[in-house]
Amino acid sequence: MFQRILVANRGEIALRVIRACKEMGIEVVAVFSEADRGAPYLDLADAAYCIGPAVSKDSYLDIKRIIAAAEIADVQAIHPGYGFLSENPHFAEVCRSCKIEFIGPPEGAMLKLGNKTEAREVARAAGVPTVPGSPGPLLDDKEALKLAREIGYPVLIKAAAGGGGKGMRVAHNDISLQTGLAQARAEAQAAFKDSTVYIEKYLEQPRHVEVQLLGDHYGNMLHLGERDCSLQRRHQKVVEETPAPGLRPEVRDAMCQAAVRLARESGYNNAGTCEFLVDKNQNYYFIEVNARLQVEHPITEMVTGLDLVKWQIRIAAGDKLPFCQDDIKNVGAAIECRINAEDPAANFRPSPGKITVWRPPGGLGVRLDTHVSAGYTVPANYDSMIAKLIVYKPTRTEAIACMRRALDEFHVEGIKTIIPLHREIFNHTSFIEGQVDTTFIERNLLSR
Ligand code: MV4
Repeated sequence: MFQRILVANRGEIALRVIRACKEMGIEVVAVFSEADRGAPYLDLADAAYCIGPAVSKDSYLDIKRIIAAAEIADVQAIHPGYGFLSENPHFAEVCRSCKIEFIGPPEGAMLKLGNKTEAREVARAAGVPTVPGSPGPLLDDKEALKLAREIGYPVLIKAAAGGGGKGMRVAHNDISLQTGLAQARAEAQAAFKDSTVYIEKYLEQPRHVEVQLLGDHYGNMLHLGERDCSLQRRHQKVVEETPAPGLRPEVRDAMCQAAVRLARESGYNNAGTCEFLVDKNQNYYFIEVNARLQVEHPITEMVTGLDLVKWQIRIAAGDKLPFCQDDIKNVGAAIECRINAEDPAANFRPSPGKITVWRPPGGLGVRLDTHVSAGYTVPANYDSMIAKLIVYKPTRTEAIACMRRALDEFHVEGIKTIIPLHREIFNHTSFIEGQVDTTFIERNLLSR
């Protein structure tokens, strides 16, 4: 096992990894930017090194500075958390060339799955349903027009190097397809330095359901069940839950097995997530793989009893998974609310600043993953998520009641948070009935 690990991240996920290391008896080294200097969670690490100014590009995204800190601290491995360098195959390659283990999938799998048209090819090779659309990267407008007429409008133009909704465009006819292609290519070139685009049939009001995967270096690839992440706003997830409400068991099982086949096909190991869109008839279609630990991993931890961060570390150290698929038993229902420092009354504008009052909820079934407390100043430089409120109960009905109670207890002053939005969601009849899709928030809650 590793003796010392560096956490190349900040905030709640840095603390999440620090806690896992402590329990495993592994020394843990944190890094911080000038904006995070003095943050209380850094005191919980065995050491902490400043890696640069507030701007992420020159600190949390700067490979040279992070590797320098890792060399000075003499660590054997780096945990990248989520975001920042977590899905950067070049970073993984640099780590390994410096004889530092990257705690994540092999760079080959990251490279292949990071390209969305290649990921679609892997899915098809594994017999996993993909959304009808381009067989590969679009060659020209002519091919796009021909395909769009075959699959039928509306179609969605996506960037091969994209993901997470960046650079997507809906087209309803030949004209808007042609203008959309030009815009999408320009956007993709500017954002990813790769203008490659492809098209898919545009699914209206789909659900977003994803499958958690965990695999070791010895060919053992398991799924840990699914999460419904349909409740999102502007491609930012807001609420996640498991199991996915109302998903038929045979659909769930087929989707989970499809995810395992896809991961095997790509030579994957460590933790990862296979994302699907699910239509009204519960047809499921692969869209992309997230080659990292995800923000919403705690709900899977609650229902499986597995500590995903510890398993990531053990797998990276060369351990074999000591359990098989039949040993994984998902029990109960878990829900997560992301607590963002944003003002719901001002179009969700970020609300950084000093937290003057912080009264967190507690009690049976409540887990709060956060690095903040009263007196902490939320910096303006980073993502606005400051906490994750997770509940775990035997049934979804009880989990919803617990979340409502926990949201009522939660009291924050000094900054604005999206807790009022969560209170609305958990009082909404459609949500309580499990009637969720990716348009839920804009249809039901933002028309005020
Ligand atoms: C789609 C789609 C409808 N049809 N693809 C957005 C993020 C990226 N991961 C894929 N996304 C979508 N792809 C087809 N063919 C609708 C979305 C989408 C979405 C997906 C998941 C969660 C929230 C979403 C919000 C808007 C659009």
